[in-house]
Amino acid sequence: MKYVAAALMSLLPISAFAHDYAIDGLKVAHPIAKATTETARASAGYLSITNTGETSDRLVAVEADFPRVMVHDTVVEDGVASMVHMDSITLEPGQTVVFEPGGLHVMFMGLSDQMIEGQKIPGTLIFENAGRLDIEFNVENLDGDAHANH
Ligand SMILES: [Cu+2]
Repeated sequence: MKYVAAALMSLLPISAFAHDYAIDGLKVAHPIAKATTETARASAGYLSITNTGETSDRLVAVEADFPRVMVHDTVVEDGVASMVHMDSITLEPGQTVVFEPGGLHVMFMGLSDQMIEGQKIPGTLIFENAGRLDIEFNVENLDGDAHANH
């Protein structure tokens, strides 16, 4: 009995806290979505994708249950940040692409409900070669996010 408990205890942290996904050589770490105010109609998602394989791939779409979901990059010109729609994100072998506040992000648009910390937002990453990968974005409070002016 003692051994079983010990084995379970050692397994628990992995299943309970790891928040990573993988498909083929692509590893996706810690997808999160920004908690919103009651009236917000958009939010942003962040994650990182590492290509541990030997061939390049591309993220061609992100799906989630919102009227529109896009990948945006943030471009700063003359001190003014603006959003650019990205058709795809190239993932070269050995490369990690980081989606983070002030840079690349998944844009969730047309929200009808508030995103509250602790919620999980199901989504799907679609890769040109590796195919579809179902993930969950953990909703977190992100203070000082440069995305507020979107
Ligand atoms: Cu955006």
